[in-house]
This record gives sequence, structure tokens and C-alpha cells, in this order.
Amino acid sequence: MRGAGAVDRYALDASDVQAGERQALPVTFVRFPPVWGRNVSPFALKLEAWLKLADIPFEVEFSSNLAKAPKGKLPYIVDGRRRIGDSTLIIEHLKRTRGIDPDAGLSRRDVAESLALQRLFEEHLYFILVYSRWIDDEGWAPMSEAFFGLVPAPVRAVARTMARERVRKILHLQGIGRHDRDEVYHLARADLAAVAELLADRPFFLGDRITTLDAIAYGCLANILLVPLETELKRIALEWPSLTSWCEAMEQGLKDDG
Ligand SMILES: N[C@@H](CCC(=O)N[C@@H](CS)C(=O)NCC(=O)O)C(=O)O
Repeated sequence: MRGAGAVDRYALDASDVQAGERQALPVTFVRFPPVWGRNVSPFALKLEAWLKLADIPFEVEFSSNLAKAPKGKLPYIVDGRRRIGDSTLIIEHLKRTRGIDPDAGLSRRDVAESLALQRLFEEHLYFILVYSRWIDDEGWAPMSEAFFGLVPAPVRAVARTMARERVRKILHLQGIGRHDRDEVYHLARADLAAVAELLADRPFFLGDRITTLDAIAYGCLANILLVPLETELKRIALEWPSLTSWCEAMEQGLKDDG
């Protein structure tokens, strides 16, 4: 519970009060342009899946301009007069202002498990995915070809090198970048084994229906398994065919929903 008298930065503001009228209006969903015809950002794919799950209309705007993003990262949304960054805070905002909640009715234990698993996907496995694309040479060669293909040739090589060095620095500060390749994928195997175990006896993470946790997991797992990029991380994930089947079931479920 928040302290009495504290300014509640998540409270409804005047523009939310008219949310009822705005409910049917689409939000603008700002994300990086597609690569290989896919949404390759785990956080943007999570949000796209969630918007479909919650049946919230949205218009996609492609951008690579981080300077315009409220948190200096993508995705963000524009909803009425508000620009909101961070996929989790966006989902909280939309749940609150649109009165839609795919997680309604979950037990407190389910909510706690969702949070713990969200941290596994977003604070650990995500960084290994980034490592497999940006640092491991096997992923970097084809990934950078696809990612920087549209950058004009004279500046392409510099742009690639600068971006890779920036990611190297981020991963070093985060910690994953301090491990050698074998250690990184050893850690990934433990994450994926845990995830596969949790899905062994149920169609979705918390039972028979898709919840926000599935959208979170899908952002990460589909970006490992369903993109045409061959990496050690993908080979490890393929050790559990159920993970690929689950990604495909999610894709189908979101299509049927939306
Ligand atoms: N916590 C944020 C993370 C967003 C994020 O890390 N986005 C990455 C793309 S996957 C990004 O914008 N990276 C650009 C950068 O850090 O320079 C969320 O949930 O939206």
C-alpha cells in the first residue's frame, strides 16, 4: 500500500477520466521496424501480444528514434495526450484506464509466480538473447546484416561497430557480458529447462488460458525460436520441442483472439 498523502504518480489524471470515451480509440504503438518481417524486440513483441490478448485497438508506428522515447528505449505508446514508456508500465496503464485485465481472477500465488518468471525472462534470458545476437559471432554476422541492411553503405560499417560496442558495454555492466560463451549458454540451458518444466503439464503458464505472463514469455521465446537466426541459444531451446509447440500455440491463440 502506498503511504497516505504521497503523490501517486500512477493515479488517474483528468485525461484518464475521459477514458470511457477513449476506450475504443486506438493507441499508437511505437516500435522498431521489422527485421526478417518480424517484431524482433522481445519487449515490443510482448506488448503486441498483450494488446491482441486484451483486444485493444492499436496503430503501429515504426521508429528507431530513441530520443523521442520517454525512457530512451522502445517500445512506447501514445495514448491521448500521454506518451508512456516501458512495456510493463504501459500494460498497467492500459489495464487501469481501459478496464481490461487478462489476469483478472488469478490467485495471489499465480501473481507472485508471474512476477518471478517475468524477472527470469526480462532480467536474465533477455540479456542472453541479446548476447546471442550482438556478441556471439555466429549470431552477429547474419543479425547485423539484416539489422543494418537499410543503413546507407558509407556509414554502415561504423554504425555496426558503434552499436555493437554499446551493447557490449551494456552487457558488461549488466553482468552477462562478463561470462565466457560456454558459461552464458550453460546459464541459458538452466532457464529454458525450468521454463519447459513449468509448461510440461499445462497449455499456458498459469493453466488453460493466456495471461500477461504468456505474452512476456512469448516476446522472449518466439524471438529465440521463430526467427530465422541460427544460434547456440536456439539449438538449446530446440532441445525441448514443447517450447516450439508452445510458441506456435501462442501465435495461433493470438490470431484467433485478434
Ligand atoms: N523495460 C523496458 C525495456 C525496453 C528495452 O530494453 N528496449 C530495447 C529494445 S529490445 C531498446 O530500446 N534498446 C535500445 C537501447 O537500449 O539503446 C520495457 O519493458 O519496455
